[in-house]
Amino acid sequence: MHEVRIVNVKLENLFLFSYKRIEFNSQPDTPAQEHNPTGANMSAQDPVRYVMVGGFLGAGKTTTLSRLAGIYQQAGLNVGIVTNDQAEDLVDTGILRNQGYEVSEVAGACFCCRFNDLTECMQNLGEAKRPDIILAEPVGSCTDLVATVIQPLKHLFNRDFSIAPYLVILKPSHGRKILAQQGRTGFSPKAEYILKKQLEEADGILINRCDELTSEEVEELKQLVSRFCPETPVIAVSAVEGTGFDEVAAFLEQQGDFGTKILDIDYDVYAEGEAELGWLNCSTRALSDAPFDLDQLLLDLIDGIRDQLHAIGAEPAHLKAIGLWEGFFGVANVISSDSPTRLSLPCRQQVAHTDLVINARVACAPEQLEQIVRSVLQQQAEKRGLELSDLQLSSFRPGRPMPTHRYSSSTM
Ligand SMILES: Nc1nc2c(ncn2[C@@H]2O[C@H](COP(=O)(O)OP(=O)(O)O)[C@@H](O)[C@H]2O)c(=O)[nH]1
Ligand SMILES: [Mg+2]
Repeated sequence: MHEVRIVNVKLENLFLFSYKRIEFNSQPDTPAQEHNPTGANMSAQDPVRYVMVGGFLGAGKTTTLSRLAGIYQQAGLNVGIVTNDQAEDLVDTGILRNQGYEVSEVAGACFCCRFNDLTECMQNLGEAKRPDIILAEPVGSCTDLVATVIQPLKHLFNRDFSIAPYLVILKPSHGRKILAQQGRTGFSPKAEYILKKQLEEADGILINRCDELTSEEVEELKQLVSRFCPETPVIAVSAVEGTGFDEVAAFLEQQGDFGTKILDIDYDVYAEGEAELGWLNCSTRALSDAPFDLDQLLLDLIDGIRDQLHAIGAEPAHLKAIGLWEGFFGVANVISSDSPTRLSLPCRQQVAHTDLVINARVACAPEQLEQIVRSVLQQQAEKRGLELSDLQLSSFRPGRPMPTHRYSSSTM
């Protein structure tokens, strides 16, 4: 199960309040200076700290947010989390909720296109207890978040949120190949463009999965990142083991004007790059007469999908499956064609039924992806004599990003 590492973080800038719901001081869609012309602090309540962690699909955003949530909780803070995806039934939401965190989900489009849903979700997080800090995970194929999310939050809700430095995670497997322009990455140049733009707008970059890298590999990645974004601080971490997170927490604690790197971005390239990915979310209930090993089912499902994708030469950006049973849950993932299938959170239970959620983001047509997932589900069900019911499946290519707001220059 998930382990929380205790780090002694100084968080005097975060506030400990307990209100029923986040009541915004600012009015949505009204420029803050209009109702606070003197600039004097008229705040009825102290601002909630907004921490957003971006990065490509499978980079380790959910694992990082879970670790940060543990750190902040240990420091006595009330944490709310917002997840985001182009579709419903998120494995990430399942993972974080099952770890006991208060999670709200913006589903159906990215934060930038659903800015009002994001603020609504954040407001709703305060229903049980006002959060001191909100951790937000944007869609992994999304970029331009400074101009479309952070700047509007600063401008329209300037007295409600205090903006932490914007962190972006580099995924070593795809990141190295893309930044070093090393052979076949499995993605087209337009999809690679998104990963690069994500790094460009970061206030700080985390090189994740250091537990799997040699010190030479970490150094090589640091140099690649520094060549690409020379001014941006880089921290090497392992979100799974917690290495480097005292530095991350200290980095996020900084006060100042962050989230100001507004991208020069071509939305045609961005939209076409995003649309090259096939997206699939699926949920179903599996029932059996005889108990079966839930972890093995999750591994077999992800392995089966991965093998069939390999056979058609389609690069997975992230495949993940969660299985839930009576308060227990297990998660299996794969994040690239050259990394193994991992049981990231073992359940260690023999079960007679489970609720399954599968999320797949792959560089292939959604129709192909759907066919593969359906056939693997069928195979694994037959192998174990499982009866599948309540199957919900959606597959698509993400539509063109149409941000609710886009600021072309920094507001403060
Ligand atoms: N070895 C290792 N695996 C990691 C690390 N961080 C994340 N992962 C794994 O990588 C996969 C994707 O992580 P996740 O947090 O879901 O990525 P996201 O798509 O960016 O939210 C999961 O299997 C995680 O367990 C890390 O630091 N080390
Ligand atoms: Mg995630």
